[in-house]
Amino acid sequence: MATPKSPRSRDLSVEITGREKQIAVVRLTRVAKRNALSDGLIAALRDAFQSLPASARAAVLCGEGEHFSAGLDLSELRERDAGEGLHHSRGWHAALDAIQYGPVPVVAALHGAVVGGGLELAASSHIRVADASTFYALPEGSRGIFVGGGGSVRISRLVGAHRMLDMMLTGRVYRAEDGERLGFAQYLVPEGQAFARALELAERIATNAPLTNYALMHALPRIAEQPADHGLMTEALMAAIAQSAPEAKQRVRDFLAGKAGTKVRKA
Ligand code: 1HE
Repeated sequence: MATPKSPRSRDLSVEITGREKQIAVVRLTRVAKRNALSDGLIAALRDAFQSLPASARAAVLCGEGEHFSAGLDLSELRERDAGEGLHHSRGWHAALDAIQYGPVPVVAALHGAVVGGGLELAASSHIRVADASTFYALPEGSRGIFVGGGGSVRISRLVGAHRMLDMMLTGRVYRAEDGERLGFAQYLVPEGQAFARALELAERIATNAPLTNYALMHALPRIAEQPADHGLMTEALMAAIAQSAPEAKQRVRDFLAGKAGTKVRKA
Protein backbone atom coordinates (compact mmCIF):
# COMPACT_ATOMS: atom_id res chain seq x y z
CA MET A 1 0.00 0.00 0.00
CA ALA A 2 1.27 3.50 -0.79
CA THR A 3 2.56 5.76 1.98
CA PRO A 4 -0.39 7.37 3.73
CA LYS A 5 -1.15 10.92 2.70
CA SER A 6 -1.05 13.32 5.61
CA PRO A 7 -4.24 12.55 7.53
CA ARG A 8 -6.69 15.39 7.86
CA SER A 9 -7.53 14.17 11.33
CA ARG A 10 -5.80 11.64 13.54
CA ASP A 11 -9.13 9.81 13.64
CA LEU A 12 -9.14 9.21 9.88
CA SER A 13 -6.57 7.94 7.42
CA VAL A 14 -6.62 8.15 3.63
CA GLU A 15 -4.37 5.84 1.62
CA ILE A 16 -4.16 5.57 -2.12
CA THR A 17 -3.56 2.08 -3.38
CA GLY A 18 -4.15 -0.35 -6.25
CA ARG A 19 -3.20 -0.37 -9.89
CA GLU A 20 -2.37 3.19 -11.07
CA LYS A 21 -3.36 4.52 -7.63
CA GLN A 22 -7.04 4.13 -8.47
CA ILE A 23 -8.40 3.13 -5.07
CA ALA A 24 -8.71 5.45 -2.08
CA VAL A 25 -8.98 3.65 1.26
CA VAL A 26 -10.67 5.90 3.82
CA ARG A 27 -10.39 4.39 7.29
CA LEU A 28 -11.92 5.48 10.61
CA THR A 29 -9.08 5.14 13.13
CA ARG A 30 -10.72 6.19 16.41
CA VAL A 31 -10.46 2.69 17.81
CA ALA A 32 -10.55 3.57 21.53
CA LYS A 33 -13.97 5.19 21.06
CA ARG A 34 -15.23 2.47 18.67
CA ASN A 35 -15.03 4.93 15.78
CA ALA A 36 -17.69 7.17 17.34
CA LEU A 37 -18.28 10.06 14.97
CA SER A 38 -17.27 13.35 16.56
CA ASP A 39 -17.88 16.68 14.82
CA GLY A 40 -14.19 16.73 13.85
CA LEU A 41 -14.37 13.24 12.35
CA ILE A 42 -17.47 14.12 10.35
CA ALA A 43 -15.68 17.21 8.98
CA ALA A 44 -12.62 15.10 8.17
CA LEU A 45 -14.79 12.61 6.25
CA ARG A 46 -16.35 15.45 4.27
CA ASP A 47 -12.92 16.92 3.47
CA ALA A 48 -11.49 13.52 2.54
CA PHE A 49 -14.21 12.76 0.01
CA GLN A 50 -14.17 16.30 -1.37
CA SER A 51 -10.44 16.15 -2.05
CA LEU A 52 -9.72 12.65 -3.33
CA PRO A 53 -6.83 12.60 -5.80
CA ALA A 54 -7.78 12.78 -9.47
CA SER A 55 -6.35 9.28 -10.02
CA ALA A 56 -9.01 7.72 -7.74
CA ARG A 57 -11.71 5.72 -9.54
CA ALA A 58 -13.29 4.05 -6.49
CA ALA A 59 -13.04 4.17 -2.70
CA VAL A 60 -13.26 1.75 0.20
CA LEU A 61 -14.63 3.05 3.50
CA CYS A 62 -13.77 0.99 6.57
CA GLY A 63 -13.14 1.13 10.30
CA GLU A 64 -10.16 0.01 12.34
CA GLY A 65 -10.63 -2.11 15.46
CA GLU A 66 -13.53 -4.35 16.38
CA HIS A 67 -16.35 -2.17 15.07
CA PHE A 68 -17.15 -0.17 11.96
CA SER A 69 -18.69 2.66 13.96
CA ALA A 70 -20.57 3.26 17.23
CA GLY A 71 -22.39 6.25 15.67
CA LEU A 72 -22.67 9.77 17.01
CA ASP A 73 -20.07 10.69 19.63
CA LEU A 74 -22.44 10.84 22.58
CA SER A 75 -19.91 12.76 24.69
CA GLU A 76 -20.47 15.73 22.39
CA LEU A 77 -24.20 15.55 22.80
CA ARG A 78 -24.84 18.61 24.88
CA GLU A 79 -27.82 20.85 25.10
CA ARG A 80 -28.16 22.47 21.74
CA ASP A 81 -30.77 25.05 20.89
CA ALA A 82 -32.94 24.40 17.86
CA GLY A 83 -30.69 26.37 15.50
CA GLU A 84 -27.52 24.55 16.64
CA GLY A 85 -29.27 21.20 16.29
CA LEU A 86 -30.33 22.07 12.77
CA HIS A 87 -26.81 23.07 11.74
CA HIS A 88 -25.30 19.98 13.40
CA SER A 89 -27.56 17.72 11.40
CA ARG A 90 -26.96 19.69 8.21
CA GLY A 91 -23.21 19.26 8.78
CA TRP A 92 -23.70 15.48 8.74
CA HIS A 93 -25.84 15.80 5.63
CA ALA A 94 -23.06 17.72 3.85
CA ALA A 95 -20.45 15.10 4.79
CA LEU A 96 -22.57 12.09 3.86
CA ASP A 97 -23.69 13.77 0.64
CA ALA A 98 -19.99 14.21 -0.19
CA ILE A 99 -19.77 10.41 -0.02
CA GLN A 100 -22.97 9.51 -1.88
CA TYR A 101 -22.64 12.23 -4.51
CA GLY A 102 -18.85 12.43 -4.58
CA PRO A 103 -16.50 11.75 -7.46
CA VAL A 104 -16.24 7.95 -7.16
CA PRO A 105 -18.29 4.93 -6.08
CA VAL A 106 -17.70 3.98 -2.44
CA VAL A 107 -17.66 0.41 -1.13
CA ALA A 108 -18.07 0.17 2.65
CA ALA A 109 -16.46 -2.75 4.49
CA LEU A 110 -18.59 -3.43 7.57
CA HIS A 111 -17.88 -5.41 10.72
CA GLY A 112 -18.96 -5.33 14.35
CA ALA A 113 -21.23 -2.44 15.34
CA VAL A 114 -22.81 -0.49 12.51
CA VAL A 115 -25.11 1.53 14.71
CA GLY A 116 -26.85 4.88 14.81
CA GLY A 117 -24.84 7.40 12.85
CA GLY A 118 -22.52 4.54 11.85
CA LEU A 119 -25.42 2.98 9.97
CA GLU A 120 -26.28 6.36 8.47
CA LEU A 121 -22.66 6.62 7.31
CA ALA A 122 -22.73 3.11 5.83
CA ALA A 123 -26.00 3.91 4.05
CA SER A 124 -24.33 6.81 2.23
CA SER A 125 -21.95 4.38 0.48
CA HIS A 126 -22.91 2.69 -2.77
CA ILE A 127 -22.05 -0.91 -1.96
CA ARG A 128 -21.84 -2.46 1.49
CA VAL A 129 -19.91 -5.65 2.25
CA ALA A 130 -20.59 -7.02 5.72
CA ASP A 131 -18.67 -9.74 7.50
CA ALA A 132 -20.36 -12.24 9.80
CA SER A 133 -19.60 -10.17 12.94
CA THR A 134 -21.68 -7.20 11.72
CA PHE A 135 -24.76 -6.02 13.58
CA TYR A 136 -27.10 -3.15 12.79
CA ALA A 137 -29.07 -1.02 15.25
CA LEU A 138 -30.56 2.43 15.70
CA PRO A 139 -30.25 3.17 19.45
CA GLU A 140 -31.40 6.76 18.95
CA GLY A 141 -34.80 5.81 20.33
CA SER A 142 -33.34 4.74 23.67
CA ARG A 143 -31.04 7.81 23.80
CA GLY A 144 -34.03 10.13 23.47
CA ILE A 145 -32.96 11.54 20.12
CA PHE A 146 -33.80 11.12 16.44
CA VAL A 147 -31.62 10.28 13.46
CA GLY A 148 -29.90 13.35 12.05
CA GLY A 149 -27.39 12.01 9.55
CA GLY A 150 -29.75 11.33 6.69
CA GLY A 151 -31.00 8.02 8.09
CA SER A 152 -34.68 8.80 7.71
CA VAL A 153 -34.04 9.23 3.99
CA ARG A 154 -31.36 6.64 3.22
CA ILE A 155 -32.04 3.84 5.74
CA SER A 156 -35.78 3.91 5.15
CA ARG A 157 -35.12 3.58 1.41
CA LEU A 158 -32.70 0.71 1.99
CA VAL A 159 -34.87 -1.48 4.19
CA GLY A 160 -38.26 0.25 4.34
CA ALA A 161 -39.63 2.86 6.75
CA HIS A 162 -41.55 0.14 8.63
CA ARG A 163 -38.31 -1.71 9.57
CA MET A 164 -36.51 1.48 10.52
CA LEU A 165 -39.47 2.45 12.71
CA ASP A 166 -39.37 -0.98 14.43
CA MET A 167 -35.60 -0.65 15.07
CA MET A 168 -36.02 2.78 16.65
CA LEU A 169 -39.16 1.99 18.61
CA THR A 170 -38.04 -1.37 20.02
CA GLY A 171 -34.23 -1.26 19.89
CA ARG A 172 -34.23 -4.25 17.55
CA VAL A 173 -30.76 -5.41 16.46
CA TYR A 174 -30.25 -7.20 13.15
CA ARG A 175 -27.47 -9.74 12.65
CA ALA A 176 -25.26 -9.88 9.57
CA GLU A 177 -27.24 -12.65 7.82
CA ASP A 178 -30.54 -10.82 8.28
CA GLY A 179 -28.87 -7.58 7.20
CA GLU A 180 -27.94 -9.02 3.84
CA ARG A 181 -31.40 -10.51 3.30
CA LEU A 182 -33.09 -7.20 4.17
CA GLY A 183 -30.81 -4.95 2.13
CA PHE A 184 -28.46 -3.32 4.66
CA ALA A 185 -25.58 -4.95 2.78
CA GLN A 186 -25.39 -6.40 -0.73
CA TYR A 187 -22.59 -8.83 0.21
CA LEU A 188 -22.06 -11.10 3.22
CA VAL A 189 -18.63 -12.65 3.80
CA PRO A 190 -16.98 -14.68 6.59
CA GLU A 191 -15.61 -12.78 9.59
CA GLY A 192 -12.49 -10.79 8.83
CA GLN A 193 -12.96 -10.79 5.06
CA ALA A 194 -15.00 -7.63 4.45
CA PHE A 195 -12.06 -5.38 3.64
CA ALA A 196 -10.48 -7.78 1.13
CA ARG A 197 -13.81 -8.29 -0.66
CA ALA A 198 -14.53 -4.54 -0.67
CA LEU A 199 -11.12 -3.84 -2.17
CA GLU A 200 -11.68 -6.48 -4.83
CA LEU A 201 -15.04 -4.92 -5.73
CA ALA A 202 -13.54 -1.42 -5.79
CA GLU A 203 -10.85 -2.63 -8.19
CA ARG A 204 -13.53 -4.10 -10.45
CA ILE A 205 -15.56 -0.86 -10.29
CA ALA A 206 -12.45 1.14 -11.21
CA THR A 207 -12.30 -0.68 -14.57
CA ASN A 208 -15.69 0.73 -15.64
CA ALA A 209 -15.95 3.85 -17.78
CA PRO A 210 -15.96 6.80 -15.33
CA LEU A 211 -19.01 8.30 -17.03
CA THR A 212 -21.01 5.11 -16.47
CA ASN A 213 -20.01 5.13 -12.79
CA TYR A 214 -20.97 8.80 -12.59
CA ALA A 215 -24.39 8.08 -14.13
CA LEU A 216 -24.98 5.25 -11.66
CA MET A 217 -24.07 7.39 -8.65
CA HIS A 218 -25.65 10.67 -9.66
CA ALA A 219 -28.46 9.92 -12.11
CA LEU A 220 -29.86 6.55 -10.97
CA PRO A 221 -30.92 7.56 -7.42
CA ARG A 222 -32.48 10.77 -8.77
CA ILE A 223 -34.31 8.91 -11.53
CA ALA A 224 -35.67 6.51 -8.91
CA GLU A 225 -37.22 9.51 -7.11
CA GLN A 226 -38.74 11.04 -10.24
CA PRO A 227 -42.22 10.42 -11.63
CA ALA A 228 -41.94 7.71 -14.32
CA ASP A 229 -42.21 10.01 -17.34
CA HIS A 230 -39.55 12.39 -15.94
CA GLY A 231 -37.37 9.42 -15.04
CA LEU A 232 -37.56 7.99 -18.54
CA MET A 233 -36.58 11.37 -20.01
CA THR A 234 -33.63 11.71 -17.61
CA GLU A 235 -32.58 8.15 -18.44
CA ALA A 236 -32.64 8.90 -22.17
CA LEU A 237 -30.52 12.03 -21.69
CA MET A 238 -28.01 10.19 -19.49
CA ALA A 239 -27.85 7.26 -21.92
CA ALA A 240 -27.17 9.64 -24.81
CA ILE A 241 -24.36 11.37 -22.93
CA ALA A 242 -22.75 8.12 -21.75
CA GLN A 243 -22.79 6.41 -25.15
CA SER A 244 -21.40 9.48 -26.93
CA ALA A 245 -18.16 9.31 -24.88
CA PRO A 246 -15.12 8.17 -26.92
CA GLU A 247 -14.36 5.57 -24.25
CA ALA A 248 -17.81 3.97 -24.72
CA LYS A 249 -17.28 3.79 -28.49
CA GLN A 250 -13.90 2.14 -28.00
CA ARG A 251 -15.25 -0.40 -25.49
CA VAL A 252 -18.06 -1.43 -27.86
CA ARG A 253 -15.58 -1.72 -30.78
CA ASP A 254 -13.35 -3.92 -28.58
CA PHE A 255 -16.25 -6.20 -27.69
CA LEU A 256 -17.39 -6.55 -31.30
CA ALA A 257 -13.81 -7.33 -32.35
CA GLY A 258 -13.67 -10.05 -29.66
CA LYS A 259 -11.00 -8.11 -27.77
CA ALA A 260 -12.88 -7.25 -24.58
CA GLY A 261 -12.14 -9.47 -21.61
CA THR A 262 -15.50 -8.64 -20.06
CA LYS A 263 -17.91 -11.13 -21.59
CA VAL A 264 -20.78 -11.77 -19.19
CA ARG A 265 -20.44 -15.18 -17.58
CA LYS A 266 -22.89 -17.21 -15.55
CA ALA A 267 -22.20 -16.74 -11.81
C1 1HE B 1 -18.50 5.98 22.77
C2 1HE B 1 -19.54 5.63 21.89
C3 1HE B 1 -20.31 6.69 21.34
C4 1HE B 1 -18.57 3.82 22.53
N1 1HE B 1 -20.00 7.95 21.71
N2 1HE B 1 -18.24 7.24 23.10
N3 1HE B 1 -24.45 5.30 19.54
C5 1HE B 1 -24.78 4.43 20.51
O1 1HE B 1 -25.71 4.60 21.25
C6 1HE B 1 -23.88 3.21 20.63
C7 1HE B 1 -23.09 3.31 21.91
N4 1HE B 1 -22.02 2.32 21.96
C8 1HE B 1 -22.23 1.02 22.23
O2 1HE B 1 -23.33 0.52 22.32
C9 1HE B 1 -21.00 0.16 22.40
O3 1HE B 1 -19.92 1.01 22.74
C10 1HE B 1 -20.61 -0.69 21.15
C11 1HE B 1 -21.64 -1.83 21.01
C12 1HE B 1 -20.56 0.14 19.88
C13 1HE B 1 -19.20 -1.28 21.35
O4 1HE B 1 -19.14 -1.99 22.59
P1 1HE B 1 -17.71 -2.32 23.25
O5 1HE B 1 -17.98 -3.19 24.44
O6 1HE B 1 -16.78 -2.85 22.21
O7 1HE B 1 -17.09 -0.91 23.68
P2 1HE B 1 -17.45 -0.02 24.98
O8 1HE B 1 -16.71 -0.55 26.17
O9 1HE B 1 -18.92 0.15 25.13
O10 1HE B 1 -16.86 1.40 24.57
C14 1HE B 1 -15.45 1.65 24.52
C15 1HE B 1 -15.25 3.13 24.69
O11 1HE B 1 -15.85 3.81 23.60
C16 1HE B 1 -15.91 3.68 25.95
O12 1HE B 1 -15.14 4.79 26.38
P3 1HE B 1 -14.09 4.64 27.62
O13 1HE B 1 -13.46 6.00 27.70
O14 1HE B 1 -14.91 4.24 28.79
O15 1HE B 1 -13.12 3.56 27.20
C17 1HE B 1 -17.24 4.18 25.42
O16 1HE B 1 -17.79 5.20 26.23
C18 1HE B 1 -16.80 4.75 24.08
N5 1HE B 1 -17.92 4.83 23.15
N6 1HE B 1 -19.55 4.29 21.75
C19 1HE B 1 -18.99 8.20 22.55
N7 1HE B 1 -21.29 6.46 20.49
C20 1HE B 1 -26.36 12.18 13.32
S1 1HE B 1 -27.30 11.63 14.56
C21 1HE B 1 -26.77 10.02 14.91
C22 1HE B 1 -27.33 9.60 16.24
C23 1HE B 1 -26.65 8.39 16.79
O17 1HE B 1 -25.71 7.88 16.25
S2 1HE B 1 -27.28 7.82 18.26
C24 1HE B 1 -26.42 6.33 18.57
C25 1HE B 1 -25.14 6.54 19.33
